[in-house]
Amino acid sequence: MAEKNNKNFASNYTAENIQVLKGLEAVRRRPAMYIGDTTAHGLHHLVYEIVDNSIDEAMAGYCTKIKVTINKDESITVEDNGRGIPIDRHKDMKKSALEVIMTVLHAGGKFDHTTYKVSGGLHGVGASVVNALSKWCEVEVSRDGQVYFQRYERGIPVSPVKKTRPTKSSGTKTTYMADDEIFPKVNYNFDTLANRMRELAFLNKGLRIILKDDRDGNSEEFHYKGGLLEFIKYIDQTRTALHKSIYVTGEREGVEIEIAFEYNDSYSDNIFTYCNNVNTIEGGTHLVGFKSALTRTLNTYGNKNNLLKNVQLQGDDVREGLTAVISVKVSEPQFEGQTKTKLGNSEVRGVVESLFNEQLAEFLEQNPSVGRKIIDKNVAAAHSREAARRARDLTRRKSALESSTLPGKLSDCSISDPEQCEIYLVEGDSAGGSAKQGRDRRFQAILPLKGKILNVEKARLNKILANEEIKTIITAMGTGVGEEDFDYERLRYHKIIIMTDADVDGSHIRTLLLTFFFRHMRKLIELGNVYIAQPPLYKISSGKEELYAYDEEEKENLVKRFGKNGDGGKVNIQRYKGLGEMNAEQLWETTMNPEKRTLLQVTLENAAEADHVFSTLMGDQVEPRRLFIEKNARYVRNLDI
Ligand code: 28F
Repeated sequence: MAEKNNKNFASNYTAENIQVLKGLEAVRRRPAMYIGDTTAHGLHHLVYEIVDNSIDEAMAGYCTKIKVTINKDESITVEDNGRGIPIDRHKDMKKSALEVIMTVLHAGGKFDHTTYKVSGGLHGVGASVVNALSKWCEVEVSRDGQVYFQRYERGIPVSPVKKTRPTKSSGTKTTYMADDEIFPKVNYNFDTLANRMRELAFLNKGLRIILKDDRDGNSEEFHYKGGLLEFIKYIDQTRTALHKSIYVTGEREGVEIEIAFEYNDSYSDNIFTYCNNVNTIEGGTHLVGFKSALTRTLNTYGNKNNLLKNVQLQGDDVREGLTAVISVKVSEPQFEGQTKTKLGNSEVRGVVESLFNEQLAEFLEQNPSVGRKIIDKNVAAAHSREAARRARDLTRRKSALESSTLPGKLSDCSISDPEQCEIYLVEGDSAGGSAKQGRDRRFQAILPLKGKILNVEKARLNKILANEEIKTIITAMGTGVGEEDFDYERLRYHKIIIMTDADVDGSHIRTLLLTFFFRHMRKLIELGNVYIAQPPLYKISSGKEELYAYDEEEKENLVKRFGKNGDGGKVNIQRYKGLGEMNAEQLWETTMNPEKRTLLQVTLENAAEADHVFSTLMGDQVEPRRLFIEKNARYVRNLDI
């Protein structure tokens, strides 16, 4: 049947085929339009696109198991035990549904709610885009007792859909090789994929996801019967919970809602929100609904049971020490905001709010001892909020009094347009001095930091605000700090560049700074304002010529090159341990000059994972690369051009 439909597949110049070829060409010409970029980020995105299709089948209730394999040759296999992609003739096109899905842009049914009520993924570009960007791709569909097979090269079918053998099972298996004409580096990172597969397994209770790495035999299985409850446990594994976590779920007006939360003995709030398995880092209507229900219900409960005395709980108070995950599934998600990760659907706010109000109130009535523990924690937070407000007022008043009094240690830039300005947070006065001399003072400001800043992971806001080093940073940023006072619009520099030594102390200071930004100015990280300077590790010289190497590989290459050209002259290798070993000019040339420098942009691909790593590893010698999902961090050259 399927074969008949494809009798002339290779020389079938129908209007549809021309359309298909045009589509594939468009994707290959401008891949970034479809998958963001062609770095490691885009490469891993291909895997998620294919997995999303299996997840859709799981959300529809037909698939319980997904297996992802990184093959030895760096091709990827994804298989599921769903119904199998239909292979019968597609009603409009003169070919099988499978071929349509694999070759026609947007044919994946993401916008067709008759197949899937809810569909996952942020971009939802579908299998055809992955196929177009693959050197080759093979799909095996098991359905109706038969296995069907089709192969594609750079998106174009090279065989009709063929029956290969009988089978008793059903499902879809896709293997593809990302095209090295498109992706400069085809090399997958197990941890990056594992983090996303783990997250998907938490978000889809009961679904089994296996990740296998045939390059080294590594493998991991993710399967959580408790869903979000287990997610909460995972996030809080290093914190002490004050009570058994609370789980709320239900469906209202077609919106599926799942919420799990607990209070722990920390002072930070960790709320992670998702819509259709997409981490909505900018929040949105589900978050707003959750927050207002939480504040209202706890105030009502506390008042009714005389637990509040004269305190009125504010939003900040009921979120201190709170870890929560909110997951909603909606049929037509609207993603808004600067990074398209803010849920816009207005109907979601009300349904989340009402469902959570009702179920939380009921839970508290039935579990008074938990209710009491929570309210006690909230009241303690309210009291410390008062203290924090006093401290904050002080800082604000002080800076208002001294008007433009930026910290004395700050060497500010002369341009005042924040978009053009950058600030270097530099470890130590001596490197600070070189940076100050070497910089372009028009747009580069320097703030030297003395020694280690306070570890904010373990302190409440009032204590944090009393710390001189941190006060200096806050004043220099101009944004203020805290839920109510932080104002992104007042940010004085759009690039905040952390520049520390390449040693253990430097790495610790960098971690402390990143922790501070992560906990108290997260928006700066979310919007990509925070960077890490990349000073060279070596200076290699021979005769008069001097070159810098930023990693071991580069050093080896330079040494070799000098060996060849250098008439047998001596090659000198100097290893830089600290920024202080460079003079002002060298620091400018190697690390600060926008024309030449490399900056590592700190990104937040997976906030739950970042938080987990933060709270777990906070302390000594933590490589900040591992804190943020480093494998996705982008190396950016010549950012300003
Ligand atoms: C390894 C990747 O892609 N799995 C998929 C299905 C199942 C159906 C389907 C997919 C039909 C016409 C849109 C089957 N039976 N894994 C996957 N499993 N797509 S993708 O249908 C797609 C629609 O266009 C499926 C009945 N309904 C749906």
